[in-house]
Amino acid sequence: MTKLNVEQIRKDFPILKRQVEGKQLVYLDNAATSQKPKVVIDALTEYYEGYNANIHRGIHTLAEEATDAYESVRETVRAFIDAEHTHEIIFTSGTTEAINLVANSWGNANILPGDEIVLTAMEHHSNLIPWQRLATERSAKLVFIPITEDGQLDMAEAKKLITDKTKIVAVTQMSNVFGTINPVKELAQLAHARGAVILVDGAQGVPHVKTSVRDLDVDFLAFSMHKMLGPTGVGILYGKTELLNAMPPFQSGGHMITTVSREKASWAELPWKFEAGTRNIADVIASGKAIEYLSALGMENVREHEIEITKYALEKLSELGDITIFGPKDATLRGGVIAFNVDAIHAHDIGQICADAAIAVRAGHHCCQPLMRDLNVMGTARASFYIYNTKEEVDLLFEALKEADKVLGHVAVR
Ligand code: C6P
Repeated sequence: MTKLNVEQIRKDFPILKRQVEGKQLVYLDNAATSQKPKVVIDALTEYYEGYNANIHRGIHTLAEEATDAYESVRETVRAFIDAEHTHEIIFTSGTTEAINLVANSWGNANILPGDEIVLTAMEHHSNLIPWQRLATERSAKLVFIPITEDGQLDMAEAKKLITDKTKIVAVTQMSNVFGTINPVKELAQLAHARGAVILVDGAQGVPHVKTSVRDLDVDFLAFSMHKMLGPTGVGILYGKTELLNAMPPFQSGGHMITTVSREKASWAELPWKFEAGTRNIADVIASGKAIEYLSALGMENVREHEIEITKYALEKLSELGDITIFGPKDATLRGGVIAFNVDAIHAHDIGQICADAAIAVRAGHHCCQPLMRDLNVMGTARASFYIYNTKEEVDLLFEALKEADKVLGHVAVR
């Protein structure tokens, strides 16, 4: 038994009461986006009904209340990831925008022809394509840390591939396919020893694993609030002060300036230099409630629950003889993400059979096409867990897969 009171937690999520065609919803698509507790949903209504105003611009009461609420979330985020300063927390629209910000702003200022950008073979397109574009524009080279048979980074290769030519190492904290939790601290040491910086894609990691940017000593961390109980449209970029200070703005316009003449402008201080235009005020405020909710549960307890449910799911699903499960066998090495294929059944057919049983799983390439090619599959089905999932729900998934295997298993062609 973990320390999370899952029964109680489930009551906080209105959507979990939903029926889908007369069946109780089983939501196992948390790596795509998590569900939202009522406190988060209420925070949106409270803002729009009570103090909707633009921030940093007005001196009227509503504007002050909105500004205070928005800015206080910066401190909530700072504490959650153990950053040193609130000005190191930049609000973006998501992980994708946060990585694009670094690739554009830091990348264009620092990457020269012949430089190397080290990625891994398990990166999501969001942590691949911005670097591909930068490498093409700057005549730089992309280098990929390979993975082992069970979906872990080949650290012996990493040591060889991170060299004096490396300018940045950009790596996912947790794979959205294998669930693998990568040795970010060790990679940060390897990068720093060569004078490179490290960016961590925390889209899957931060929602599930207690993350201290100071302990890991990472230079940039990007993550999305919608995968951790918050609304869509809010991401966080953490960056070390000296790096952010030296970077040019990413987008230009209102709010990111101090003085403007017809010909030129000077930039606002951190963090506002990187927050041009009207931001996603309501969703940032509601994101603060999501972090408070997770902090009250305790991230160690969140992790413990996920290890327990993932271990159970790995064992249970393995009872299906025809199943291929990707990633590490040991649940303590991975988060609650299980990508799998059953016999020769197309992943979309698995997804459809699960959907017919009111079980939400994802099927496809999971925005990791190069990795799918390495695995020699078109795609996979994927179940992913969070704080409100139960072993009974894993049992329901097992029953649906058994049915899929019985009905389609021996006739389907990959
Ligand atoms: N992965 C999934 O189902 P955004 O869309 O910006 O919030 O997050 C992008 C992203 C970046 N890195 C990793 C490791 C991710 O998993 C994701 C989002 C979702 O796996 C949607 S494709």
